[in-house]
Amino acid sequence: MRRGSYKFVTSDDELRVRTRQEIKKDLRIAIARKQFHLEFQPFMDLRTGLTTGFETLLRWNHPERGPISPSEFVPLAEEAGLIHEIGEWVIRKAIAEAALWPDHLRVSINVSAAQFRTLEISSIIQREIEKAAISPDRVEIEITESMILTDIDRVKRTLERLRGLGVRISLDDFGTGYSSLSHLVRLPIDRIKIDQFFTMQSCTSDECRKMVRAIIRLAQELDIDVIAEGVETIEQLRLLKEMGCGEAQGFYIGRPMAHILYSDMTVSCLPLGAQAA
Ligand code: G
Ligand code: MN
Repeated sequence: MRRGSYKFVTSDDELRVRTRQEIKKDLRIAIARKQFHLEFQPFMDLRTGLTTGFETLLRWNHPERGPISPSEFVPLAEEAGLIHEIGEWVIRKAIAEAALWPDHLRVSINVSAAQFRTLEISSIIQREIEKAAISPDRVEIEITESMILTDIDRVKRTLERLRGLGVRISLDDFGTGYSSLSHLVRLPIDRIKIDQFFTMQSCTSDECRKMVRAIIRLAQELDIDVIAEGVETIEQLRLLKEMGCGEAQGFYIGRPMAHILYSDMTVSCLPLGAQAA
């Protein structure tokens, strides 16, 4: 390596370390100043075309840096020991929001690995479900396979407790992380989410299309639900429907929204007259 490039890498690293430290500091302020907000992205039933629920997405609009993605700041919040506080806020807000929706709509909540290392998360979820007086089966927790790796027995205990409450468990980003098919056998999983990577290329790559088909088939065989994320075109939507995929999510179906218009949603979700029944 040239000396010049070595120096460049070092200063780049230093900058990165400094930025990370600053962001960690800013995260504390963000909590106090309420700089976080939630957005909700719809799930669609591919057989009926109706909305079945929404995924909760955490957003941080940094006053100087602008929007920072959770994939960037959540690991920093974990390191700074702030993820429990932030995560609890997300759970509380998301469940309270869902309580305002029509009863047939679910809410799904992403949780991070650190949150899952304690059993406390199930008590928090239970408390918020009781407070909001909503049916537990309207609440879904999204976990990723990388979370399972650290301590599968502990994760299993927590998942079993959540399942015991009636909460649904969804395996996010399926097929791209540390996929081990044994997770589907050993853990109480209600549905898998086909990673956007496969969906986005399902119409252009034979391999991706076959992979999507195989994952749908796998879910059918195991009798669990399946949803494809990252649907951006009508062709992808049609293909998924043809393949028998149960639900889909993505920009073509709906962008994450900060505010949901309940009246519109009720109209679009229920056939006219269905409410009276
Ligand atoms: O890891 P997870 O699958 O929870 O991440 C969801 C992220 O993907 C969100 O930030 C959301 O805004 C984004 N997203 C959702 N649907 C689409 C899509 O159709 N295309 C792209 N590019 N991103 C999407
Ligand atoms: Mn997710």
